[in-house]
Amino acid sequence: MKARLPWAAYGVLATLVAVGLAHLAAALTDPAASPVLAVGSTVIDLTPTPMKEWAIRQFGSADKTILVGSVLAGVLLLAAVAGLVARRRLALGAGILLALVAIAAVAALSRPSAEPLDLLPSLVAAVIGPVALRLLARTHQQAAADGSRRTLLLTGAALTAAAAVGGLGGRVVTSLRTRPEDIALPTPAEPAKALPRGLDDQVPGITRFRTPNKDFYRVDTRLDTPVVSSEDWTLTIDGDVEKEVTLTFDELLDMPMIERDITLTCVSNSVGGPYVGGARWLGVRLTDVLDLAGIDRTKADQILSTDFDGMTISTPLDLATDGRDAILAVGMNGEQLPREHGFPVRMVIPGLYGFISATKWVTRLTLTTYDDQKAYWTDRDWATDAPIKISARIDTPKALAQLDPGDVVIGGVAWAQERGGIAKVQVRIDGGGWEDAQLGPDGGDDYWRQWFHKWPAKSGSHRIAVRAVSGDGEPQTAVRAEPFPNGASGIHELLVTVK
Ligand SMILES: Nc1nc2c(c(=O)[nH]1)N[C@H]1C(S)=C(S)[C@@H](COP(=O)(O)O)O[C@H]1N2
Ligand SMILES: [Mo]
Repeated sequence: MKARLPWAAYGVLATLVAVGLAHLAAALTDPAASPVLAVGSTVIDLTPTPMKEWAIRQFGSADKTILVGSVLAGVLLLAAVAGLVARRRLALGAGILLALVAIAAVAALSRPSAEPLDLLPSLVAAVIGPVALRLLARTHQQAAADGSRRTLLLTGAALTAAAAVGGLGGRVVTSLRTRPEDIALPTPAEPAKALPRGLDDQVPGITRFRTPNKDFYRVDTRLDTPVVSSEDWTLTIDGDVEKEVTLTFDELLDMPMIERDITLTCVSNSVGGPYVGGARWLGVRLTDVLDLAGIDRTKADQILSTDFDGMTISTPLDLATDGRDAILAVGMNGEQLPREHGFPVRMVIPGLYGFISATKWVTRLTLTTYDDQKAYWTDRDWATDAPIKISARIDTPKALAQLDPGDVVIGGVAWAQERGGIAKVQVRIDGGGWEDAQLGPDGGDDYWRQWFHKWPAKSGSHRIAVRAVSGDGEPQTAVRAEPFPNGASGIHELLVTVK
């Protein structure tokens, strides 16, 4: 046993050096081609929807970290096996490492935007891994022969250092490359009204009326932050159009800009969940851009939008063009779009869940039919028609909180985009009657609304529930539904203890 353990470590170390240096090579060429990221993204794409939903429920926004961790753990386990095998059969051990590299290479090359250069990190790993393993095996045998471990330890230390330099160097290079470029944001022809002051200062623990960009939730199928330059960016409108049109970023900025406060919501948000945010978006009306190409409504029923990497989102054409404020956005809360949120251009369409409307890094709008072309999530059996459901969330107190008796302020947010906004929010204690909560200021029908309710809390354990009614007079449904396939529903209810 004792004699074997070092060999497992050699396999792991050889692999860490290979992965570290491959990561650095990827950072210098295309960060998305890094072996761990490429394999991770492929795992995401291949994971069946129910399992993905389970992972999002279990791990929340940590799901990506856990995914990358699991991929790494799996790789290192196989690496240890490769090391153990190398003890007797070096070539076979190296062969296992090469098989791992081959998986990474296939993953990197199977991305829609893959280029031949994306093979470079795998080539680096294919050379470094076996060479490092051979070096460790040789030094081990030498150490066994002459009884001195000095060279072996030095070799191990040098390889560990190389792995660290590769991994950290890759990080530094990637973060330098993903630094935002500065663009001058145009002024809107149609500015939004000043957003009223919300209840942020009045109700401790309530969600802020405007979500700061750095706190805005993120949902991506990819693991890295894309680097798309505004100079290389173009938007093509094609498919069932009178004439195909391609716009540059400057041409887009020259079009009339509108500014709107819109609350974005993810279909994967469970009742009471965090995947919702309110921001001020600046951009061009989607219909203005579509009109440049002239759409053939006798044929097309969907807008298939494609991001710079080939990821697709489909939007019902009739809903996107029914007069709502669908925007090709370049600005978010007075700043250019952050890279994480789609720099340089993304779609924002009020009232539709993000997965059928909010394409980030968008580069193509194809007018087509649901019969002819299927988008990423359509392929995975999610709904194609998914208006955002009316929802209310309790932000404070937190579930299972221990409270002092006396006046407790219950507060949260509610949203009913493209349904006339929020007309009423009601709170229920311990299954009793519904009482009207007080609404915060109105930020427009497509924006969420803060609310609060004073509750004279008495000792014991209590259940707090909330529901909303839309401006169109539609009450939020109490019927429970999971996020798949068209959004969660049900009442948000939580338990607290009053001392
Ligand atoms: N290119 C691209 N656009 C995308 C996604 C994506 O994975 N890739 N995710 C979508 C989903 S599911 C949602 S909810 C919103 C989230 O936008 P945000 O990350 O800016 O909050 O973006 C949408 N646009
Ligand atoms: Mo989403």
